[in-house]
Amino acid sequence: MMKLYWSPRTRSFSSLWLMEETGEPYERVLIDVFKGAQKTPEYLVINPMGKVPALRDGEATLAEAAAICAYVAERYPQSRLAPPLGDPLRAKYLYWLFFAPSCVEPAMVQLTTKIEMNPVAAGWGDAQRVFDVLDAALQKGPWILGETFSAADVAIGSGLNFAVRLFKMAPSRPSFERYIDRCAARPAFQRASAIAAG
Ligand SMILES: N[C@@H](CCC(=O)N[C@@H](CS)C(=O)NCC(=O)O)C(=O)O
Repeated sequence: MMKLYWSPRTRSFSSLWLMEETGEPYERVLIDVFKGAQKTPEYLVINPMGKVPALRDGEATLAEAAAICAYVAERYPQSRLAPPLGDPLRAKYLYWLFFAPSCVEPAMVQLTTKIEMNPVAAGWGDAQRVFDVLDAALQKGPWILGETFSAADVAIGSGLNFAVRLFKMAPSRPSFERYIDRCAARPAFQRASAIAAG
C-alpha cells in the first residue's frame, strides 16, 4: 500500500486529494511541519528537501507534488487520471502538470514577495502573464483539458486554491473562482478537506 507523508494546511493537500481521487487504499503518515518533523533524519531519507508531500510505494520513494501526480496517475491507470500514451490530450496534460510547479508556483511566490525579476531571465516569465494564460485556459472548462478531469487539475486546482483562496497570494479572477468551486465540489476534494481538517 502506498504511504503518503503529509501535513495539514500545506501543499501536501494536492497529494491527499489525488489519493482520494484514485479510490485506492493508502496510508497517511503525518509529518507535522509546524513541529519540524520534516527535518528528522528518518524523513530526510524519504525527501532530502525536508518538505511535504512525499510518497513511498514499496521500495520507491518520491517527492514534489506534481511528480506525485504523474506517478500515481500512471500506477493506477484504472483511475483515469491521465490521458494514456498516444492520446493527443496527453500533450496538454503534461503541459499543465509542469505548468503548475514551473510557472504558477514561482509566480505566486513572486507576487507575495514583490521581488522584481527580469521576465526574460525568469523561467516563468512574468507573474501577470502566468495568471493571464491560466485565465484564458480556464474560460471554457469545466477542466483544464476541457471535458476530461485529470491529475493536471489536481496540480493546477490545488495550486490555485492555495494561492488564490486559502493564502491570498495571487489576485483572484472569475474563472479561477468558478474552477476552484468545481474542484471543491468533487467528492474526493471534500474527503481530503475533511481529513486535513482533522
Ligand atoms: N516543491 C515542493 C514544495 C513543497 C513545500 O513547499 N512544502 C512546504 C509546505 S507548503 C513544506 O514542507 N515546508 C516545510 C519546510 O520547508 O520546512 C512540492 O511541490 O511538493
